[in-house]
Order: sequence, then structure tokens, then C-alpha cells
Amino acid sequence: MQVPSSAPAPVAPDALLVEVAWEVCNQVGGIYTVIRSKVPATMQGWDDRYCLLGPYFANQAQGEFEAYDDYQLSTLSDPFARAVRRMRQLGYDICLGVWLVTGRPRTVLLNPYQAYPMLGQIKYDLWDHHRIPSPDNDDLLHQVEAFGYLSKIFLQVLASEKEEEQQVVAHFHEWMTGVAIPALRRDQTPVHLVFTTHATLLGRYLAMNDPNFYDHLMQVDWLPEARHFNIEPAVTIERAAAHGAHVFTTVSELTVRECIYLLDRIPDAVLPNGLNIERFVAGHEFQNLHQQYKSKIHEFVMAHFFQSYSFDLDKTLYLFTSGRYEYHNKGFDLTLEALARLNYRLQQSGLEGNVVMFFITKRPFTSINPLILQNRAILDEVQETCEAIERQVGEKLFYAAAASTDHRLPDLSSMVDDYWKLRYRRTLQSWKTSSLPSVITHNLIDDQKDDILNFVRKAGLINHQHDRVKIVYHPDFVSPTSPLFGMEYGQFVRGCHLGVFPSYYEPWGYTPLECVARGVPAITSDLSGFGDYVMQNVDAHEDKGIYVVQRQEKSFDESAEELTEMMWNFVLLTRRERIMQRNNVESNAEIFDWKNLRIYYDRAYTLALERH
Ligand code: U2F
Ligand code: UDP
Ligand code: G6P
Repeated sequence: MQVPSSAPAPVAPDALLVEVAWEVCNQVGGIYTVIRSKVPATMQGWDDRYCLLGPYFANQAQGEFEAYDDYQLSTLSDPFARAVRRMRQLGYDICLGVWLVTGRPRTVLLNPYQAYPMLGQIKYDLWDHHRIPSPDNDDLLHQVEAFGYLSKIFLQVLASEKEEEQQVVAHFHEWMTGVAIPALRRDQTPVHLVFTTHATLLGRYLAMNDPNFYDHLMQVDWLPEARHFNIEPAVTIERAAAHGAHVFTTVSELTVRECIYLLDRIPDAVLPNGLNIERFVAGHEFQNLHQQYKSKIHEFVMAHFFQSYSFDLDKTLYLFTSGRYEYHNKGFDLTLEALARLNYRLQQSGLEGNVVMFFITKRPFTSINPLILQNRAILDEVQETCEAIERQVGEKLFYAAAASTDHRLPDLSSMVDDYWKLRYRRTLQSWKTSSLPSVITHNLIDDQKDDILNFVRKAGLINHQHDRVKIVYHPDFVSPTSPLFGMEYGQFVRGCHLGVFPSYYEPWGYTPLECVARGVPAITSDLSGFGDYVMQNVDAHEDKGIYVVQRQEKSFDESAEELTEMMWNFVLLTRRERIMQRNNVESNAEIFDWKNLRIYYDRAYTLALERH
């Protein structure tokens, strides 16, 4: 494969690279996006010297992994295939194949359950050699330990199957793959080890539970805290991996601080996250796509609100936030406060227009609210009736026009049958109501304790007609099969005007970056790895539609005011300005392409090769 001149020169032209992650062919969280989106750029530099290694889980692998059959495997002569064949001869359940994603990387999957009979010994060794404790009742930990044991064996076999002078870099992501690292070091396996943590475990727990996390970070005593949260085994694995690796890295300057204080090792490098921007590029079409998907959101909004009252959709802006339900960490609390202030400002201003804010997250629910589903169905009925009337009027008008002598437009209403007139009236009558449009679209299991609902109840931000900021809380991810939006998440993002992600704790945070890649401006914070990266590396980022709320050393109130101001200024933009801004956002997204960010990874690999 040809490496384009713009791509960095390959690291050690002969070396092999194995990237190990729990989320290879197994989507759990954001690391899946990192690995998957990086494949084409990595392949550009490493080509067939690159291989991914992950756990085999039948349900997940079925959909996205294609294993080579025995014959195909027997025809391959590269070191990865040789190592897999050798492992099979030794009786291991191991597959080599391709991950069916852009770039189609070579992938090895290991079934962790095959090592369960060995768990007693594995746990004993972990404790004896590395002081990693393993309780009996933790299934994820068992999977992780079994996988760690198997991946160590695979790398050792690979080291014996490779060409003698060939070097191997093994890059492990996150504690779930880290178990193999101390063992490989202990056995002095000739493999150069890189470990990346995407968030320290303890950092995540502390941030969720301590409102002054950043002030207390320097004083944290890791072991008592790990015991307190009942995560000692995982934390000791993470520490062993961080200390055992030849090169230790993390994803942002923010997590560097956590690594220093919670893992006691200064990372050697920061590897920022990117995207495969090409996958998002829609040429000049992207403005039309915005219009097209905005119309679909309009349909939802009509069904949801117009039964109670209507407003001008052409003067309505769609804002949204999305991600896991971490009320404080994801900045939902700050967003709500700022929305309440924005609502007040808009009410006072006499300006036209409304804002509809969507919270897209995941909470346990029993069902979609049946009334909301029914509304959606009635709106579909209204649409069908209108279309039937349109057809009828169209045909009759055509005849009337051809036969016309005075060339005047006839009374269109007289062209509609009584049947359709009545159906039109009845449908609308059964639909209109005096109750307020619901804030939440689903019936939550614990409605009373929900922080978002409690905020809107307390602030009275409950979709009154006079509220200029309306709230829609959708406690499930958007998907084409969900009857309310019936679109993909990416389409929903394109249809919106602004993404709002002022996180308090966010090691990186893909959501604002995904907006930018689609030409949608976004708000992030200086406590998110992405926001911090933008502040340090992107000039005039506001012109490129990336706004960063200051949360470091600011009170909640100050940050809320800044966020309100940002949203307010956005609302004041004219349509023309919004269109221009979207153009600007889209044309600058390239900065975050892996083609440009891959170099950080390659530098870490070079360092690892030097260090061994
Ligand atoms: C860090 O993110 P993580 O992947 O460690 O965070 P998780 O809690 O594991 O991720 C939640 C993910 O779950 C996904 C969704 C999120 O990325 O895509 N998900 C889903 O796809 N489908 C579902 O039904 C439910 C959830 C870190 F915290 C981030 O800031 C970084 O951006 C990330 C990558 O470095 O690592
Ligand atoms: N996301 C999604 N569907 C939704 C909402 C969000 O797939 O309806 C995804 C989004 O595309 C992003 C991820 O959730 O990739 C959130 O990742 P982020 O890095 O922001 O945070 P994490 O959850 O990893 O902490
Ligand atoms: C895109 C379309 C335009 C449309 C505009 C609406 O640019 O190509 O036809 O007028 O979106 O922008 P707005 O920000 O008001 O949704």
C-alpha cells in the first residue's frame, strides 16, 4: 500500500503493531470509537504489519467480525497468522479474521471463557507476583483476567513466530486489557509495551461523588479510596499496567493530572482522540442534509407540542445534549440552569422565536409514554388526511382550470368532499388538548428521583406556552427503530442547530467533536479533554463554531452565566450567519482527522521501541 506524501513516515518500517482493546468488535463505550475510527489512518502507516486483538463475545462478533476459515488461515504466511496457527495447535480457541469496519483491519479474537478453568491459578499469580487481589463474585473481572492471561500467551507466541530481528509494539487500551502488561514484563517477553488510559478509574468515581473533585485531587490516597468504592482489583490492575508499560499515555492534559495523582506515574505522552472525518463528509450537500433532517425534527416537534399550542417552526432553534446519564459530570446541571436563564432573557427581550432543547441520554424506563406515541400516530393521520385532500383538490382544480372561462381561482374548499372535511375536523378535534406538552417522552422507572425532572419541576421550566425555551427529555438514544424520531443519531445531530456539552468531568468527550465533523457548532468546556485541546491548539476556535465554557476555577454561577451568554449570542444570529458558521465549522473539521492526529501514536511507538 502506498503512503501518501502527507502521511507521516512509517515508524520502524519492519516492526509489527498489535493494538489491544476490550472494545475491538465489542461496543461498550467511547474507546470503540477511538479504535474503530482510527483504523484507516493506522493502516495507512502500518498496513499488514498491524493487527487488532480483542475478546471474542459471540453475540457481538457475529455482527461485525468475519473469521478466516481453516483453509484461508493455512494460506497466510505473515507472523500474525503463524502465531494464530501455533496457538491452535496448542489447543487454544482463537480466531483470525477481519473486523468489518472501514479499513477492514486484521483482527485476532480470543474467547476469555476458555481460560476459566485456569482462573484459580491466574488469580493466585496475579496476587503473588503483582499484588492484584481478585474477589470471587466479579464476572467482568474474571473475563478481564482470563483475557489478560490469553493475550499474554498470544504475544509470547507472536514474539517467537516473528522474524528474528523484527520488533513488536503492543499497545493496550484501558485497564481491561492491562492485566497482561505486568506479566509480560515479568517474563521479559521481547515486546515493547504501550499503555493508554482513557480515564483513571478512581478519577471517574471520585468526580461522580465529590463536587470539589479538582480541589481534592492532589490529596487523594488511592488505596483507601479504591477500597471505599469497592474497585481495588481494577485500580491495582490499572496501576500495574501504567507502571509496567515502557510508555504510558493518556488522552488529554486533564487526565494527565489524574494519572500523576491517582496512578503515581507522569504520562510520557498525550494521544488526543480524532475521527475519520471522511466518513462524515457530505460535500456541499451537508447544508441540504441539515434542512432535510431538521424537517424530520419539525415533525416530532409538531406531534409533541402542537396538540397544546403552536409556534413558528421557521423561527425555532434546536439545541441538544447527549451522552451517558451523568447529571453532574456531563454538565446537565449547568445546561439546565443556563436554559432557565436563557428562557427568562428571551421572555424579557421581546425577540421572536423559540428554542427547543433535547436531552438525549439513557435512563431505565418502562415504555414510551403512550400519549406521546398516540400523538405521533394522530399527527400521521393528520398528514394522511391533508395529503388526501390535496390530491382531491389537485385533481378537481386541474379540471376546473382547464374548463375555466373567467380564469379565476375557484373556491377550493368546495372541492373537498364532506367525508374528508369531517375526517379533517374530527382528527384535529381528537388531537387538541389544553394540557401542557410533557417534558419527558418515556415513563421512567424512577421518575421522582430523576435530577433532570426535578430541576424542571423546581424551575417551572415545564413547557408552558409562554416558555421560550422548551425541553424534551428523551431518556433513550435516538435510533431509526425508535418510533418518536425514527432517525439515526448522526442524522438527528445534523438536523439540530447547536450541541451543548459543558462537562465537569470528561477525559475527552466525542460528542462535540462529532457535531463539528457534521458541520454543527458545539459548546464544550475547559474541563473536557476536547475543549482543553481546542483551547491550546485551535486558533480563533469560536469562529470555527467551537465554544468553550470556562469551568476551571469558576463557580457554578459564573459558568452558568457564561453558558447563558453563549446560547443567547447564538440565538441572536441570523439564518445567514448560521449558514455561514456551519460552512466554517465543516471546513475546519479536518484538524481532528486521524490522518493529522495519528502522529501522536506513532511518536509513542517510536519511544517504546527506543526504550526497551
Ligand atoms: C472515555 O469513555 P469510555 O468509553 O471509557 O466511557 P464509557 O462509560 O465506557 O462509554 C459510554 C459509551 O457508551 C456508548 C456510547 C459512549 O461512548 O457511545 N453507548 C452506546 O454506544 N450505546 C448504548 O446503548 C449505550 C452507550 C472517556 F470518558 C471519554 O471522555 C472519551 O471520549 C473516551 C475515548 O477516549 O474514553
Ligand atoms: N451517542 C450515540 N447515540 C445517541 C447519543 C450519543 O451513539 O443517541 C454516542 C455519541 O455518538 C458519542 C458517544 O455516545 O460517540 C458519547 O461519547 P463521549 O466520548 O462523548 O463520552 P463517553 O460516553 O465515552 O464518556
Ligand atoms: C441549509 C439549507 C437552507 C436553509 C438553511 C436553514 O443551509 O441549505 O436552504 O435555509 O439550512 O438554516 P437554519 O439554521 O435556519 O436551520
